[in-house]
Order: sequence, then structure tokens, then C-alpha cells
Amino acid sequence: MDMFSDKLIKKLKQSKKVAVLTGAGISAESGVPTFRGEEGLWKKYKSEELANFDAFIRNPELVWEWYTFRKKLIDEVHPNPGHIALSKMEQHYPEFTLITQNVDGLHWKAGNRNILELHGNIMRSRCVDCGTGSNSIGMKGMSELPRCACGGLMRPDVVWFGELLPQEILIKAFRAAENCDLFFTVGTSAVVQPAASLPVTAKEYGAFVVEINTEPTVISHHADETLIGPSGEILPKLLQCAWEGEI
Ligand code: BV8
Ligand code: ZN
Repeated sequence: MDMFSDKLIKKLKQSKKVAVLTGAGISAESGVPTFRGEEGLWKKYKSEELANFDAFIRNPELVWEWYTFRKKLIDEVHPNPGHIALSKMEQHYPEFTLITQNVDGLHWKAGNRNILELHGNIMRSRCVDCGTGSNSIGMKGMSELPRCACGGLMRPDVVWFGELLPQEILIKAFRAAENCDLFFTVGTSAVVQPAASLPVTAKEYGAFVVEINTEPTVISHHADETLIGPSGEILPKLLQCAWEGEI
């Protein structure tokens, strides 16, 4: 007995334009802790202590320590079957947009290319003063802070609370949500704005919205289908079912 409704399978077979929003949950089975789970990254610290600019200026060592810890962890993990399924979807559908809140770069490693990184990427840094970017630097010892050639302080190239998302990327994300036939929201608690408005927008514009999460969320009532379970198990099964061995 398949766990998926006929309507959902039909949608997967017939859709031409698909958009997906992912959050930390899609990387959980790769071993990357989520933000708000009990073992969440923010258990020890509170997000306001870390993921905002004032916290960074007040205590750059602490913030760099946290990001260096996360980068080291992310360097050692691999995409899981959920990420892989999404890269197969990009090959399959004529129009496929992957919108992620994650900064771990795992969708790129899994083979997706049409990726919109709403909140930046932890492997990139940029100068607070002149904006010069650089890849994958962190705290060398615990002492010296990474600095730009201009002398400015380097910061992780991620979007912190209270900071605007890259407008170009955000516009593309909403355009994808407005134009798609089928929208997946995967592994996100849907509390962080403006990302959390994307599934609602997709619904308003007539998309069939599917939520995949280990538990219901504040936007489950907007979804046409909510599949409860780990995305690393559900996504591959869903494609297997819909494409009957084509993959
Ligand atoms: C902005 C990057 C304009 C850095 C992040 C009051 C009301 C409404 C909004 C606000 C408000 N006060 C402030 C705001 C705005 C604020 C916001 O939304 N706050 C929330 C918390 C209320 N938003 C902002 O500040 C944004 N900017 O609005 O700019 C502006 C400008 C100036 C002044 C005012 C406004 C910027 C937001 C971006 C912040 N940066 N990260 C970093 O990563 O270090 S947010 C951070 O949370 C991550 O990006 C993360 O992706 C994101 C969302 O979390 P999730 O991905 O959903 O992860 P979470 O742990 O929460 O949930 C995991 C889910 O997975 C769970 O549901 C779990 O059940 C599920 N799961 C677990 N395992 C699995 C699974 N699912 C499937 N399979 C599994 N195996
Ligand atoms: Zn500089």
C-alpha cells in the first residue's frame, strides 16, 4: 500500500514547473543539527547572541567560533538521499527551482544547480568594510580574527536576523513560488520570514503544496498534503512511486 495519495502522484507525473523550499531539516540526516530541535545549534546559545550583526560587532570571536565550528562540521558531511532526490527532480522537470534557507551548500554537492540561497552560504566570507568576498576562511587559531587586505573585519557571508535578504534572489524565489504547479516545503519549521511566506504564496497562486517534515508546522494548514517523516526516506520513495522505476 503506497503512502501517497493518487492526487499527489498525479501531480508529480503531470507538473511541468516545480519549486522547492528547504530548511535545516533536509540536512538533519546528513548529521547537520537543525536550529530549533532539542539538539539544536541554538541550544547552547540563543540566536540573538549569534546570528545578528550587533552580536558580531560586540563579540566577533564568539560568532566566528560558532561559524568555524559549523563549517568544520559541514566540511565532513555528505548529501543524504533527500538531497539526491531533489537533484534528480531538477533533471526531470522542465522548470525546477530549489530555494533554500540552508547555508551548508549540500544542495550544490548533491548536484542541483538552479539553487537560490536565501540566507547566503557559510563557506563564503566578506569584508565588513569594503565587501570583498573570499571563500572558506575561518578563525586560524582562536586568537586572530580573519581580516581583509583593507584591514576590515571579515564576516560569514550569511544573512543575519534584521538583515535584508539578497533582493535579486528573493524576487526570483517569489516568482518561482507564484509560477509553479507544484511546491514542496521540506524540513523547515516555517517561522523565519520572509522565507516562510513562500509556501503560502505558492498556495495563493494555485500551486499544489506538499509539506514534508517529521512533525506538523505552523503552515501545515496551508498545505494540500503533509507527509510526516524524514525527508531522506520520503523523497526517494515519492519519486520511485511517481516515476515507477524511471529513476
Ligand atoms: C528580514 C542564516 C527585513 C545564518 C538565518 C517578528 C515577526 C515576524 C518576523 C520577524 C519578527 N521579528 C523579526 C522578524 C524578521 C526575522 C524573523 O523572521 N524572525 C523570526 C525568528 C520571527 N527575519 C529576519 O530578520 C530576516 N530579515 O526580515 O529583513 C528586515 C530588515 C531590517 C529590519 C527588519 C526587517 C532574516 C532571516 C534570516 C536569518 N538567518 N540563517 C545562519 O544559518 O547562521 S535563519 C535560520 O533559520 C536558518 O537559515 C534556517 O534555515 C532558518 C529557518 O530555520 P529552519 O531551516 O526551518 O530550521 P529549524 O531548525 O527551525 O526547523 C527544522 C525543521 O526540520 C523542523 O520543522 C523539524 O521538524 C524538521 N526536521 C527535522 N529533521 C527532519 C525534519 N524534516 C524532515 N526530515 C528530517 N529528517
Ligand atoms: Zn575590505
